[in-house]
Amino acid sequence: MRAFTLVLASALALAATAPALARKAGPITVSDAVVRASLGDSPNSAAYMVITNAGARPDRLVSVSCTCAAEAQVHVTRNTGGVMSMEPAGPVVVPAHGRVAFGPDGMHVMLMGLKGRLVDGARQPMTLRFEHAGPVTASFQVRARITGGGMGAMPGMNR
Ligand SMILES: [Cu+2]
Repeated sequence: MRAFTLVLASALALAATAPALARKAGPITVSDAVVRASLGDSPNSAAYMVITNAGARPDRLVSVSCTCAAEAQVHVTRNTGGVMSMEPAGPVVVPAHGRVAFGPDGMHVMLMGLKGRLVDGARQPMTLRFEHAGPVTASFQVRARITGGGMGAMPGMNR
């Protein structure tokens, strides 16, 4: 718990000095970054954001990391005949002059093995690594409720 307190303190410090939510690296901007607050005893959570590429060539999201969790993976939620499931999304390409929006009914960053509770109203930095633009660290807003729904139906993620 002590490590988490330190992480939270640094996240708050970062938020206090942050002029804006959007984070940039070259042509890549990460905005609307939110992460779901911890739910009960679930060791997992999910994060969403919009990635915008102002550049003339596509870029690729290689990985996401968060000091808050043992592992972060990009997943996609599928609705097959009313049955919700999810699986690794594979390489996420952000088209040239395009954007990719993550959301409860589509792609999300699955955080597995949370090291502490994500508390509503706090901020949590995460680092997104891109093939061309390199690392982009964005400050994710922790929210108990995230509009769009679908997060309630995440089979296998409440172990
Ligand atoms: Cu997932």
